[in-house]
Amino acid sequence: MNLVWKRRWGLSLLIAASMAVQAKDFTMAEIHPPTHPVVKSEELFASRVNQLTGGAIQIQLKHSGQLGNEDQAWAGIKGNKIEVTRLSFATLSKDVPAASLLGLPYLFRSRDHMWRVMDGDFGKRIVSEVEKAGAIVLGYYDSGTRSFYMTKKPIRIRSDFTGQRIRVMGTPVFKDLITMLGATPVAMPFDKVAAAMANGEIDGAENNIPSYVSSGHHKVAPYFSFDEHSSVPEVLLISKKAWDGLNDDQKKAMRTAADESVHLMKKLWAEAEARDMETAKKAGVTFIEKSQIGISGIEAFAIKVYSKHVTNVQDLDSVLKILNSE
Ligand code: BDP
Repeated sequence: MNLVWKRRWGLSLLIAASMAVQAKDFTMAEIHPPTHPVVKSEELFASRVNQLTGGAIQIQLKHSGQLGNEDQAWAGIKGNKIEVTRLSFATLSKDVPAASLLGLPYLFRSRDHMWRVMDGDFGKRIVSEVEKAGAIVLGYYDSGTRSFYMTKKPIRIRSDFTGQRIRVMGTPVFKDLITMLGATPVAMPFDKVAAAMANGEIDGAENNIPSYVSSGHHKVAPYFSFDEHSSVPEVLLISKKAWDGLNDDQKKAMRTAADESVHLMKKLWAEAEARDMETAKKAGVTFIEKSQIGISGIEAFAIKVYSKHVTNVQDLDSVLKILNSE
């Protein structure tokens, strides 16, 4: 080998070595299975990050709860065991005060209202509180509205809650909501809910349509009442430590990939809601439309949680602004 070739060869070895040093392997946790629309959106996110960074960042998506439930994923982010995840804001409520406000019943009048709020000042408050808790918000995913579903009899009026044991996410707002409605809240991770309904430990739960169907809950709880009591968006995050280790181009690539993924999710969500309702109907689910539910009676009890959970001036200000915003 002559000198010029030796130099070129040496140089390419150096480049390869420095790329190998720089390549980052990130792990991403997700509880939902591939039949849930969020997993397809996350797959797009991972592949676009890979493409846009020229392979310098590889994201291994661990779906179907391979890495445990959402509390474990959030602990993994804070403890720098994993780099990326998607969570319900309910999971963040212990560490992110603004997140628990998102669980307040009947806070948003419509999905468009919710998106305007998340894209406005309240969204900025969330971003900064999440950062203080150890993560960077990359985007919000659509997750529709949550409604009650029961194993033995439907919810139509407020008194239908009496004596029922209803699963909730482990946050105080959701627990208190169930208590105010006259039922008993039972907090448990999402992956335990189907079995608990099947063995009678609980009488029902609440969720959006794609989660109701992809988890198989529709097979054991065939009475779905569209009361739409809450609308909790979900969040795609990266740990602060992983974020701080990225250069500016990589950060830009992450944001672009997240925007594309959020955009795709909005489309997939609408399709999944329609498709999963059909699947549920074919499986024998009875849907109780909003017009067939005594919503004002239910709402009157549900909103009592506001006085318990909106207790400081900042939260009161945020909630009033949300309720009064267009
Ligand atoms: C699903 C959310 C997921 C929550 C789950 C639950 O996508 O993040 O953990 O509800 O109820 O709709 O626990």
